[in-house]
Amino acid sequence: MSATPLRKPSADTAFDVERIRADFPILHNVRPHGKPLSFLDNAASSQMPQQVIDRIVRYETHEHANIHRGVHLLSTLATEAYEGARRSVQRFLNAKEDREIIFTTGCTEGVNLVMHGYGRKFIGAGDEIIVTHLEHHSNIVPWQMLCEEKGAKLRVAPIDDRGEVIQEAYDALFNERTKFVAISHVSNALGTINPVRRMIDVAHARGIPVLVDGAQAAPHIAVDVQALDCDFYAFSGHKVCGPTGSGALYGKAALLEKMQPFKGGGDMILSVTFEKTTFNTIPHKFEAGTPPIMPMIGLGAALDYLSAIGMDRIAAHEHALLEYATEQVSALDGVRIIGTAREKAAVLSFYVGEVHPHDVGTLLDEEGVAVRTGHHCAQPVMQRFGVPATVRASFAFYNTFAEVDALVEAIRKVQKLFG
Ligand code: 7TS
Repeated sequence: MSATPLRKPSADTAFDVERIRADFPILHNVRPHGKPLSFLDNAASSQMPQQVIDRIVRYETHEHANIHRGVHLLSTLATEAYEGARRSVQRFLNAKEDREIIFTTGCTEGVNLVMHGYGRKFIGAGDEIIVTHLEHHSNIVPWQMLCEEKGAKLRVAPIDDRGEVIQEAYDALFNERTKFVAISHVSNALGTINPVRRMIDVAHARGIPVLVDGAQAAPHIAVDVQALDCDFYAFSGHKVCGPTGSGALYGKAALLEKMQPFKGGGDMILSVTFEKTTFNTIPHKFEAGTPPIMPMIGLGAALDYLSAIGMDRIAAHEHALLEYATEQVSALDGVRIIGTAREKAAVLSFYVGEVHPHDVGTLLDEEGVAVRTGHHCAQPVMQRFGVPATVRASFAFYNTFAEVDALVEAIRKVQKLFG
C-alpha cells in the first residue's frame, strides 16, 4: 500500500468546482447507503444541471407542440426552440452550416444512420471498412451487419499494450478496396484519445470518408469538426449533461446530400404520390416522424451550458483529476490499470488483485462510490487485455479530488476485505 500523501492539484480551486456542483441537484439529493455520493460513472451517462432541467420544464409548460408546418403560436415556439437547439449543436461542433446537424436519439443511431444512408448505398461486395480494436460495439456491429449484407470485409487496426492504436498498422490496412473508416475519438473502456486528425488525413489522402464516434470525446474535449475535417461525427446527448433520447450526427453537406434516407415517414419528404416520393432537403431528409423534441431542446441547453463553462477549462480540470486518480490508484498494491495511453481522457479502468470487478463495484457502491463494471460494450478491448471485465471510474467536470480520495479509500477497504 502506498504511503504517498494525497496531493491535490491546485486546479481544484481555480476551477471553482463547488460552484459548478451547486448546479447539479442530484449530486446533493442522493446519499447511497447514507454516504455522500461520488458519481464516477459519467462515461455511461452524465448528470443534468438545473439549467437544462429548467429549459425542459419551460418547454413543457410554455412551448409544447409538434414542430414544423404548424401555424399556431405554440408550434412556432416549439419549432424555434428545436431549430435553436440545432444551432447550439452547430456552434458546439463548429460545423459550417446548421443543415449539417442531424438530430438522433444518440451516438448509436448516428452510426446506424451513416451505415444505412451511406454504407448501404456506396459499399459493395469485396469492399473494406476499417475500424480500430478499441471501438464500442455500436461502432463495430452496424459495420459488421453491413459487411454481412454486402459481402464486404471489416479490417481492424490493432492496439498496443498501452491501448494506443498502432498507427503504422492502421496505415497499412489501406488499399484500393478500402471504402470507409469508422473510428472513435476517445475509447470508453480505456480513455485513449486517438490521433483522429492524423487518421483522417491518411484516409483522405485516398479519398476515403471517415466517421468519428465522438460519444466519449464530446463531453470532455473541444471538438471542431472543421479542424478535424471528419466527414461524420456522432455523439450522445445523455453523456454531455443532456437528456437520454437526444444526440446528433454531423455530416458534411455534400455527403449528406448524396446519401439515402435512413427512415421513411412524415417530415422527410417534399411530396408523396403512390408513384413517387421526393425527399426533403437536409437535415430533414434524415428526421422522419415526430422527433424527440423535448430531449433535443434539452441537448441544446446542455451544450450551451458546457460552452459557457468552456470546454478547454473542463478538459484541464478533468485532466488534473485523471492524473491524480491514476497516481493514487496505481500506487495501491495489486491494482492493475488497463489503458495507459499517453493521451487519455476521463477514464480510469482497472483490476483489483484477483477480485472480480462486479464484486469491487458492489463494495464501492456501499461506500457511495458509483463506478461501472463489466466489458463496457467493448468486448474486443477486454479480449485484447485478457480480462473479462474492468472496474471503470469515469470523470466529469463536476467531480472533485475528494471524490477520487473516496474511490481510493473504498478500494483499500475492498483489498482489506479480500485480504
Ligand atoms: N460510442 C462510444 C465510444 C460509447 O462510449 C458509447 C456508449 C456509444 C458509442 C453508444 O452511445 P449510446 O448513447 O448510443 O448508447 N458508452 C457507454 C459506456 O461506456 N457505458 O455505458 C454506455
